[in-house]
Amino acid sequence: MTRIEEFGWRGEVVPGIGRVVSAHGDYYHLVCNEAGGEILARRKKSAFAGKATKARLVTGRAANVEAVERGADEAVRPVTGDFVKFRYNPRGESMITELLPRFSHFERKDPTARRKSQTLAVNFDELFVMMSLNENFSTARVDRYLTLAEDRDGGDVSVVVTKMDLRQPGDEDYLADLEETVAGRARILHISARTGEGMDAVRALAQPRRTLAFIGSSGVGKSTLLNTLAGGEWAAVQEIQEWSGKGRHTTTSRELVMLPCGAMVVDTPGIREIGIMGERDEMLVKGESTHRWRK
Ligand SMILES: Nc1nc2c(ncn2[C@@H]2O[C@H](COP(=O)(O)OP(=O)(O)OP(=O)(O)O)[C@@H](O)[C@H]2O)c(=O)[nH]1
Ligand SMILES: [Mg+2]
Repeated sequence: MTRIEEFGWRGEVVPGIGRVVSAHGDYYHLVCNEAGGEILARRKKSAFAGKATKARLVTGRAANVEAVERGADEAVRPVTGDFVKFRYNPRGESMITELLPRFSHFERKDPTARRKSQTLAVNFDELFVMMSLNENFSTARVDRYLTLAEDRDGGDVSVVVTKMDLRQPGDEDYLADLEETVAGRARILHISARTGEGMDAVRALAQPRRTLAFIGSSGVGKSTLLNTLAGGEWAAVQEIQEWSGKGRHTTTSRELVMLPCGAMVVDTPGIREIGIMGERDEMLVKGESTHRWRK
């Protein structure tokens, strides 16, 4: 099997196919069959410009041009997890020339007036909607996510309740309520990185060549789960005091990580109610701190 297939490519294997493992402005870190298996490639702007212009003409309201451009741009711009075509240049800059069709896609529509939609995950086999068993717990929020997920393309959804070790008397009622809301719409997993509870169920979903995408509020334990699956320190996590939330390292960019078991995880920055924290060009909340480290 070639490297790009190990990274989840299911189409015909031809030269110049890459998968985005991380994005840095117009530069993308790709895994591929060329160049020893990875490459830094630049997005060829002209190859994407036509589509953005078309989207703008369709909508055509001058006041909304910027929002439409941003929305259109994101729809055609590669993000972590995307498969792309690139032109390999062994002597210089390799160029991404095409975004390949996504086999699954999860987005939120219109989180602010500034952009049409926000792409949260692409090309996943399994979307983990994560929430912790503490003050973060909200059945209503999960319900909103599942409603959004109902018009997603492809991929399965699991609702993952984290930090089960923090369970307190009375939590049964919250968990039963969640169960009722989720029944028939998604799978529910209950896990704890502390005790290992539920990890077998997670591992069963982490089969070779499958991609798991983690989404959920900041601090629910996405990076911790990634580290547990990876069997080491991949993503930075810092111990926080549960009661204050202080001293936490928060993930600031999306990254696709290959696990030793052959599955992949896309760890994402925590989602705020109205935006994603951290990622520079993903900042949606006016005036929100851009600091990577919270003190
Ligand atoms: N008690 C308990 N704490 C956990 C568990 N999993 C993670 N934590 C703690 O929760 C805090 C936040 O974990 P992270 O993994 O950084 O959370 P995250 O979802 O990646 O957060 P962002 O990157 O900000 O989106 C850390 O202090 C972890 O040690 C768990 O199962 N039980
Ligand atoms: Mg994180």
